[in-house]
Amino acid sequence: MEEKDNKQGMPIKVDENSKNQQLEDFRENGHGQYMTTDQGIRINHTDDSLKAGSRGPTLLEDFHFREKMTHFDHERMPERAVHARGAGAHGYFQPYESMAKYTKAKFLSDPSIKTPVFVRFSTVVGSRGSADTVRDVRGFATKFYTEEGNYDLVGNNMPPFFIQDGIKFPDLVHAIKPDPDNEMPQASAAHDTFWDFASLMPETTHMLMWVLSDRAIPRSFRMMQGFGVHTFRFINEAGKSRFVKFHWRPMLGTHSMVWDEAQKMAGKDPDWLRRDLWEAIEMGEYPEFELAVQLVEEEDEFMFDFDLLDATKLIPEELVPLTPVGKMVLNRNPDNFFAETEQVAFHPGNLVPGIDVTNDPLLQGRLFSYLDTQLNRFNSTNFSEIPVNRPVCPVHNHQRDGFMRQTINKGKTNYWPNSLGNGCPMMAPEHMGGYVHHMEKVEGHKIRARSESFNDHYSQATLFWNSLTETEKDHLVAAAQFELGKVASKEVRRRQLANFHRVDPQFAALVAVGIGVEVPIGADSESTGNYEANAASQQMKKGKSVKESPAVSMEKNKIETAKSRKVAILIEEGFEYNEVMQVKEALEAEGAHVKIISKFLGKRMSSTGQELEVDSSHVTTASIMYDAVYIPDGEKSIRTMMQLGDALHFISEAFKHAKAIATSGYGINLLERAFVLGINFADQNSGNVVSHSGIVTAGSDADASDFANKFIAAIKKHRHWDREKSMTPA
Ligand code: HDD
Repeated sequence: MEEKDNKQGMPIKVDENSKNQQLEDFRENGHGQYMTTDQGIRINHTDDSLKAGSRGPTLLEDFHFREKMTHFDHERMPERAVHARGAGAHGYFQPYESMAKYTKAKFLSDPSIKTPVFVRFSTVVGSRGSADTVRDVRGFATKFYTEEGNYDLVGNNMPPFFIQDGIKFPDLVHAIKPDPDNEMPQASAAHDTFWDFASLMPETTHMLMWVLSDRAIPRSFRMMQGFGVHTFRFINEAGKSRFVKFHWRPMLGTHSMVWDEAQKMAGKDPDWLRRDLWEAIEMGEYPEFELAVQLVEEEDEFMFDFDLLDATKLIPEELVPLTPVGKMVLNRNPDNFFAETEQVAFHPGNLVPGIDVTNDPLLQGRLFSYLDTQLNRFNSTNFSEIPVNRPVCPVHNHQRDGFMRQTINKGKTNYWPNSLGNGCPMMAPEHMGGYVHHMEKVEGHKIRARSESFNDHYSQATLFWNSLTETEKDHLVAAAQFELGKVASKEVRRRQLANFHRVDPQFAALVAVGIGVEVPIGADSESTGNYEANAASQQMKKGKSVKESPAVSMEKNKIETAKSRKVAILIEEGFEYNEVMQVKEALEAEGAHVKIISKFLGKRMSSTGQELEVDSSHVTTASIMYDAVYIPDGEKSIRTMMQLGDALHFISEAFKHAKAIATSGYGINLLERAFVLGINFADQNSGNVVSHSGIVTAGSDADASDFANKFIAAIKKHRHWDREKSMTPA
């Protein structure tokens, strides 16, 4: 392709379409074409190998057979060591206004620039074929194809991390991955080795609280936050540095599933999250995320009671509020999963001028690991030439050759300095965009130790616990009981309880009830590791802190919308057509999607003779795939469902998962049959609409729009957790 160049030092123009245009040169489409070998020779028969007689052996000279088979035999590359399962999307990022005051990064300095991006969302622990909805951290990695080169923000959907130093990463991953002897369990932390490690490493405690919370089972990749985790640096044109933490905030709000639902989904639709992302983009409902930053002046480095370099800590938003930066829109699905989503290679060290790293020892470890791991995955240093990884700006250097080299470098000079090549490619001074590392003063002894300022492993875990609603706490306790309930070793269970006790004694006591061991006596004492005391750690002991951070609670920050929510409409022969149409229209006007569910596929006839096409039969779907359920009136239809185990299960399961359910008239009988208990219903023959705990019922004379509006209001709440309390046996 013809490369845009900036030979005269002119900045190249990057716009929203730059990456797509670049990829176009690599796209292939066989439509209307003859099939060929890799060498371009047309093939006239690909169903039989070349043989010595039709019953004889295959001949070595069959170049087509050998090429086809060899290519197939080599189709796989090693999956990622972590984050093996993911889903990607293209889009763009646009700043709201110039951030030039804080950073000289060009893509953040001009609100008219739309920078192309590729995002890959992922689970961490499972292998490539594992389920999407397992309890796990989600990766949220963004590659910005800027005019100054690729910038990668390789984050997660939780703000802290498990460990403080990159050197512990192999241990962490070994412990959480399936056991080495029998390769079980898949994509789950709920086994002895992980909790053995975690309980011996108190620095994991804060992150564990997040992983045990509903954050670890997101409803959608479109409904989760993203965090850069580490403290990075912004550097402006004048060379002034500030500390920065990155946040992504989903425009649809942050929402999760319930554990029972997530587990069932792993069987019913292991592709739930990637399907959701794919379908939303195909429908034109582009996922949107706001980028925001927390900025800390250099002189305030030690103003908190934790160390900014400690990746197991977050900066409470109550201490440093978020500054919105811009919006990312994901508007295009990849053409080819392998070529794009599998081959995309991220690296926290892919930085552009204006953004720099800090001495966070976890980040420092990552700066080594990501490039190294790509060499294992790609078996070549030339992975950056792969279409999805190529920058949209020119690349010129003296790196040469290696497996699968694509670039044809012209000329004789592949070294620096040179005079024969006119000293080209040239060095770029800083004012011409040359990357200059922030000149931080560093001195110290060569020492294998951690700073004492990394010593407090519990305060922020307690902060997280204190900031949750009662429901969120209930879910967290249940998750801890599940995870530790799967641990065979009582000693490990006990040791973890001791860590939880240091977070909050009541929390530990609640978990203990479910796991058959008691909180060990003396759990208050805490050992400190091999820490190095320094002036910074002394200062931090007097630093600012908060006891509660409402910002970390999903429930306290819920965005109430029915947009893109999926509503199941259960019908059989004899349903009320007009009512369905009115409710459907009202739901769609709010941006919700409705699907008609019935025993079998085909058409169902209403009580007034109109037909509706069924979208899914009960055997192919389940209530866990919808955010709400609506059962229209129609005596015949309802009577059929009262005999239909699948329909009854659909409703009672949605009830159990605290979802909005609506019905009218005769349908109220069905709710009772489906064990929707402890709820006030409307009088069947009245004109009333009653909304109680997310169950919306209407008498047969009720106003359909009143009914629809109350149902929509119930859907907007996402879940009705008060129901969980009323369903819990005393
Ligand atoms: Fe990592 C992949 C995020 C710590 C080593 N990591 C990977 C991906 C994400 C993260 C989102 C998937 C990228 C993709 O979609 O291709 N990792 C994080 C975050 C961390 C973190 C937010 C803590 C703040 N990671 C971390 C450490 C190390 C690694 C401490 C090693 C020292 N991570 C890797 C890796 C992976 C990776 C082994 C596997 C595949 C890859 O890099 O490209 O190098």
